[in-house]
Amino acid sequence: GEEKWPRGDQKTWTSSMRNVFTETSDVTKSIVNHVQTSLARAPYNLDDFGAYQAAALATRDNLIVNWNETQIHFTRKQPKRAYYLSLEFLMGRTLSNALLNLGIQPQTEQSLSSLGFSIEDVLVQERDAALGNGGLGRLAACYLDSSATQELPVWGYGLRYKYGIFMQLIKEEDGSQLEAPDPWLEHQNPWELPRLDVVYEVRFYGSSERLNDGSGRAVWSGGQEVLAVAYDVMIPGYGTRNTNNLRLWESKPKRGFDLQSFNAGDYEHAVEASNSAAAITSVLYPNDHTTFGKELRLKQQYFWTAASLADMMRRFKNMDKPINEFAEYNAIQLNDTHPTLAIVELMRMLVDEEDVPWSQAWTIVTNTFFFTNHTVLPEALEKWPVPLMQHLLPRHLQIIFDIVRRFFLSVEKKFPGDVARLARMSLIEEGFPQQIRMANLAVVASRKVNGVAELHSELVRKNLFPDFVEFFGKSKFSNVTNGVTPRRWLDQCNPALSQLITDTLKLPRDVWLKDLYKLEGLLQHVDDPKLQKSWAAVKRQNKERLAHFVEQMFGLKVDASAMFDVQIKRLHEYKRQTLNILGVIYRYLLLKNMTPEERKKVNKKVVFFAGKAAPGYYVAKLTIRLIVNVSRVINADPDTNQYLSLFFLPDYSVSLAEVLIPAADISQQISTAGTEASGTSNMKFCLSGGLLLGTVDGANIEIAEEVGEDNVFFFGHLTPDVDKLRYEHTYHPVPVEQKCPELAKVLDAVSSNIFGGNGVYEPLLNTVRQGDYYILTDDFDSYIRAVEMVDEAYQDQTEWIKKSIRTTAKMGKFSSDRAIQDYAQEYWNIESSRVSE
Ligand code: Z15
Repeated sequence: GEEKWPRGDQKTWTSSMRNVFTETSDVTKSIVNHVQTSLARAPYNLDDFGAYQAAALATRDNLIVNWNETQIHFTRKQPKRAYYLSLEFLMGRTLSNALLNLGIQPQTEQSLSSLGFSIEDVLVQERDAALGNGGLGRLAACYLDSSATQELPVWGYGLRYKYGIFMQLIKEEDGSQLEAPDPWLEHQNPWELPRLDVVYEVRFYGSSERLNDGSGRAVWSGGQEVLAVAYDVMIPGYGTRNTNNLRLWESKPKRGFDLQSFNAGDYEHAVEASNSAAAITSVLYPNDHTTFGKELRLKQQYFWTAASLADMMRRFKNMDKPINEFAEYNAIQLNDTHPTLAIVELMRMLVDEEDVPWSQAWTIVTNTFFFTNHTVLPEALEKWPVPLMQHLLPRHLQIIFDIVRRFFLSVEKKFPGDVARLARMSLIEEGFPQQIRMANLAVVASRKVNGVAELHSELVRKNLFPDFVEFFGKSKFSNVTNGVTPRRWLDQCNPALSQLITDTLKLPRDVWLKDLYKLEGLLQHVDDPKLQKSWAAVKRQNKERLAHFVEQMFGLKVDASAMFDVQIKRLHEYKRQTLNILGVIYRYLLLKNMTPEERKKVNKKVVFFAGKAAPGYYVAKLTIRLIVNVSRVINADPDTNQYLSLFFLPDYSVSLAEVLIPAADISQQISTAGTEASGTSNMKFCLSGGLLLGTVDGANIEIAEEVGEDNVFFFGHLTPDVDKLRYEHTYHPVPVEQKCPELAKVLDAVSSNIFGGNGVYEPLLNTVRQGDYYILTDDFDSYIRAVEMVDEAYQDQTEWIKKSIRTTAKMGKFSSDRAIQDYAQEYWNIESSRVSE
């Protein structure tokens, strides 16, 4: 029957209920209230960190109110929902974003000021939530922001790692990278709601018995069971009450102690079992673009997908719809192959637990899942050994083999007798051991497959999955070019530019921030000297902020009138930080050989690097060491250091990016053509009016299409050339002295130990001298010429500023709002619904 709501007197309830506090006086009361109660601290002698905690708690209360309304709204409405499954969410700081999205930034600033605090000092107290490695994880965070802003019923699902990406230290003695743990939860995390009532059991190991009743069902039993506990992170939309959910799972033992072992006196064994359960969500794997086949990583993947699917199934069942309608109410986006086990798990749930016949279950599954590929690098394509899968997930291996068998039959039917094709398309790679190709599984079971930029999506079709395109047809494979949220990556990190844009467009900020194509309106003002002057002043102000930051860190003066040239991203050979540092050395050697008079004509430049290397990636770590040691020599050289200086900023993070990006005159996006799927920092720099120096790769191409080729600096060989060049390197190698003498001189300078090292850099230099897989010897000359063009262009400041304005003006396409709209309409088929005021 109908439940009576509320208990007690409705008026008493409603008259006591609060809404979002938007009045400054209410914000102040709430902050002080949290100081007195939640923090139990005396109001006087409160420090900046205490003020941060109180402001965070006050803001969180507002978020909770909206979050609750949103969850009730969508539970009542029962729309189709989309779920974004990602092992990484690189969120960064939350407070400033929450204040912006709630529209209470000015009130909170005022309130803090009247309590004696400056909001800038308070905001930087927050630690980053760094549950991700790089681009893939940050993309997930941008997509959550855009989903909430567009009032779409989208939830994220991930893991609540106790340790996020490691903290990077640079050793004083030799300049190399050291990793330290990131215990980000040490001080309570106000942005999550522990849901100790939302718990699922997840099984590992054991055995699977098929029921021989012709149903295809099996019973999986025994093994180890662990608990998945939900922690909900609130994701506010900008300019809306809609506040979505990011649900992160934490693992814990089912029982604190295994009583049986305990009674038997085997205390250590009992404690071990409880440790191994907690270990599952203990740490984020810090490898980007490589797979290691570690059992714990597979455990993470299954733990997360099993808990997430159980949760979705429970929500679906609460709606009382027939199971066959599952795909009408649920769309699941797989962020890379990491969550591919979700496909197998849903099959298991449908067949074994819901008693759905195999072919019906397969129809449901193949209508539910969508798969995004983020790389074509072979070392990043996940494969899991069959024996490991057999041991850890015996039932899932059976299901995988059942999928393989049926898929083989259908390929055989379409292409009879084509054994080679079957081998290429198989989900199982033969070998010792056999391996499961997760990408092939994801493709076979998904309704659509997409790459993340036009060129990349083309390579996905032509190089990665050509047989599957032939088999399933072209329309299953498409493109969604990545995007970034303009709230964080323009308004928050570059408030002065945001204000200038608002003034110039004569549009309210919230209009253009939700419809980024409106930036095009800047084009009519490009020639306005007043705008040019203000534009340059904003850039200068951001450069001074960065200069100040670096001066504090290194105790060295930074000239904010010099060109700021920035490359910040994970260290990887394909991203070619090596090309950049070799170019810097080349420039240094040139400067050294000039007379003081000649030097005065040179464009002054400050080069910034930042980024982490995977702890086991030897060559990438050597690159960091080289950059650091080159910087020590260059910055200390009185002949040249007014003209060229170099900084490697340690511990790259979302918050550091927020300082670096607005200050860049130019960014380097110089991956070997065809290797960077999209890139997203390229979009962020351009949004802040930093020009692009790059290769014809990933989203660089689409950026150039938007802003025009004369506003970007392109260089290097094109994607179709790369295979041929590599072939030449292997079969007709030409010594670098002959092929590229300028580069050879640079390599020799490093070898001669002018930057110290005593020969340690040889393995790094040899990646260029021998094999040169990333074609530095082919691109170096063209790169140096492009850098010269950049220098020349910078001499004409007015022209440069115009290029900068034009660049920002054409960034509309690269809003993650556009990307999420694409997914919502073309993939998920979900609709917006606004939570009422
Ligand atoms: C990662 O950050 C990316 C791809 C991967 O396969 C892995 Cl494992 C991590 C990056 C791409 O390298 C980058 O080009 C792209 O912009 C980003 O994903 C988001 O799609």
